Amino acid sequence: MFCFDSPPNKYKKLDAKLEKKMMEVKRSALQINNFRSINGIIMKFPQIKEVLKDIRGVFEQYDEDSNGTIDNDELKKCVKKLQLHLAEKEIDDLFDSCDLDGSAGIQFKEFIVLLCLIYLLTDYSNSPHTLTSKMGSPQLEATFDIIVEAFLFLDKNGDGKLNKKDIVKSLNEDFPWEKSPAHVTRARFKEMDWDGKGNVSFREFLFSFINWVGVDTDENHVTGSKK
Ligand SMILES: [Ca+2]
Ligand SMILES: [Ca+2]
Ligand SMILES: [Ca+2]
Repeated sequence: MFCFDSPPNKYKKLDAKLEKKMMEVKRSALQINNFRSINGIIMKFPQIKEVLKDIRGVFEQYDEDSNGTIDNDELKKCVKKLQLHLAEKEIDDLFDSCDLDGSAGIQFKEFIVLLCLIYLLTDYSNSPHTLTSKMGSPQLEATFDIIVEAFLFLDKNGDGKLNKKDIVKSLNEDFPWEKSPAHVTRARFKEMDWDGKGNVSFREFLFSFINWVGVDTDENHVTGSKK
């Protein structure tokens, strides 16, 4: 029953799609690009945090057995309810790709990653939501757009992924008079580079970004307890 043919880089296809998407956004006139420095991004953290916190309710709604994790079946129901047109295989891929912390299933922070990837990668042209907003929450979409902008700010060479040079360059723009210490840059980058391949995909960036913003972690949250 076990499948041993999965290649070491099972995220390759999804990450390649994301790379393309990032370059597409960068080229498009839609990009506002209001970030001039990393500090500008950090200033947005409180605002982003507020919006992402609200996802908790959605997460709990789909975590039917309230065990703090969305399993594959629960995700399929969630996709159905959101009226997303995804093939079973695509859902499985998303599920695997968003399980970044290695604990089986999708926890809250991974769920945020998942929603953002759905937002970016789904073709909504056949969706009934098109007239209102893609995800039913303009606020959430605006927040995802900000995160994309932050990524594009960091992606200095515009190839849709982050490497060390991109990060060094971005950090040094903030402190041109005092080059940021190499070890700080290295640490920040290593934090993001989950698979250790030297390139950070948008997916990996997103997960780290959520940590930096400081959205409540699953550990602090007592599932189902209302007292
Ligand atoms: Ca569950
Ligand atoms: Ca997980
Ligand atoms: Ca790059």
